[in-house]
Amino acid sequence: MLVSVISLLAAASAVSAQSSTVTPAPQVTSNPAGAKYVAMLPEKEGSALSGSIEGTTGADGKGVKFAVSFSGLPEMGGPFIYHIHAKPVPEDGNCTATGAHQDPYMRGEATPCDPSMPETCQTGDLSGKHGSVDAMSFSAEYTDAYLSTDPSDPAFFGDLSFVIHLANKTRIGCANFAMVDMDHSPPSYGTVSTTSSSDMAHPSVMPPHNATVSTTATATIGLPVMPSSSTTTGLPVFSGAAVKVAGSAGAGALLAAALVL
Ligand SMILES: [Cu+2]
Repeated sequence: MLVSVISLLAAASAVSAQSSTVTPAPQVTSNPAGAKYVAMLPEKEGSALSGSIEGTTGADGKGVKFAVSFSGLPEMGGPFIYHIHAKPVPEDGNCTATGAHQDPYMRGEATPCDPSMPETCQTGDLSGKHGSVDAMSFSAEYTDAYLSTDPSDPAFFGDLSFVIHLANKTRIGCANFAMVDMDHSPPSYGTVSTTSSSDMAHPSVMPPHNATVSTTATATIGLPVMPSSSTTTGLPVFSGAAVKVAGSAGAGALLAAALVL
């Protein structure tokens, strides 16, 4: 009798613990068409690791289509795991500062992600839901139903980072996501913004032609598709690569790179 009461109590508490910790992540069905965010690992001295994660709004606004690619992973230490983390990488590139995994529904780390029930996994646990990396070079494409390209959604990842780890969780690389302006390729965008600022410095030269040029340029720079909040958060967030660009090509290129990448 006593034994059966105890086991009943144990079973009941296990059930309540389970149900109180796992709030299933909702599927995201209204992501903005064409929104795209990319995070690219910065070069690190003494490391061959490179790679990127691109996330684009999925078909009909459902979820996010990811394209993941890594190369130069270490021979030992795998299988490697990677996640979207809860904070961006700071200026100094310290991957530890990205905190824990993106987990807006507070699922926690205690139970490993079961990929057959992805709604119960941390939204940021990409390798838990879609598979870990067991080779020195790796690429994969998949759609994740629970992440968002809408900055107002709790599962928005566009202002966050990803981290790739050894199997023992050591963080070997990290990078910030930044919005990609799908309408303008990086080289033409950079040229237009340089032209417009030098034109604006001489407003009285060739007024009719100049007016046309700066109107065009302003329309391009104005980025009507990009909310101003993304523009401002894009700058500090894109620390690693942006700093490198600044060193070689100046602040104009930094601004262009931060907006474009
Ligand atoms: Cu991680």
